[in-house]
Amino acid sequence: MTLADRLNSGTVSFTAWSGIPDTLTVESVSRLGFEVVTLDMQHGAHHEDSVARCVPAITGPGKHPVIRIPVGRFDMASRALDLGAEAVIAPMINSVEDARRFAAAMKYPPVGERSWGPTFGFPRSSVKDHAEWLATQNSRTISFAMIETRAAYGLLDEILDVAGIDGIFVGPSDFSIAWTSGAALNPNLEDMMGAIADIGTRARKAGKFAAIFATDPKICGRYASMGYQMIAMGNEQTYMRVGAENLIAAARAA
Ligand code: 3PY
Ligand code: MG
Repeated sequence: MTLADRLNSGTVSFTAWSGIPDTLTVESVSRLGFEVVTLDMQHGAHHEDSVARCVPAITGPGKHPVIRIPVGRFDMASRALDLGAEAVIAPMINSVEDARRFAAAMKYPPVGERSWGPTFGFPRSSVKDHAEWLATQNSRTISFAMIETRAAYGLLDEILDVAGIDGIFVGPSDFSIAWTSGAALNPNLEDMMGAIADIGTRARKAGKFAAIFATDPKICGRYASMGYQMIAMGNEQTYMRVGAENLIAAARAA
């Protein structure tokens, strides 16, 4: 099942978030209950070498690998796909030009300008030959444009309209900073929930995927009802902290 098939299945998928550039750590995270694992090159410590090594640590346990690239590094979007990522999340897509450049790097012609070189993703895949890879990559891979500023929200329909942009990914932390003109960091700010619902609804109406980061698991049902199909939660530190807290609490209560 491709990630696109999974997101279309009607059941919300959860993605783990990895910021520690270590193969065994990523493999361990891949064995947790998430359907997807995202390697974060924007705020996490992942880099070109670590993502090359960590994608197989995700596909090994049968999970879908996703990479968030640094701001504006659209060259890295193509490289992420060549390495076998099924989706790429591009932060701070704040103009139609940003969206076009991202889509161009993500899709082979005639949609975009992705350059040929499926060095590692292809031999590890179930795709039988290069012709099939060329014919199916554009539909098997997902480009998520991050909507996390007022400028991006204002251009939402135009960004959704760009050929080769398959979906949006809302960053509620940055969105809250933009929403309050820098006065607050509050990814669960009630005042912006209408806008977050509007983004999810409009993306789905346009036939595109909708994804978001949740900082509180209690908000996930609400995001699902807004149309969001993939929700990111926590990172390695969260998984260690929550696990350790539960373990210690259970031990102290015994
Ligand atoms: C944000 O909330 O701004 C994000 O980028 C989530 O990763
Ligand atoms: Mg952000």
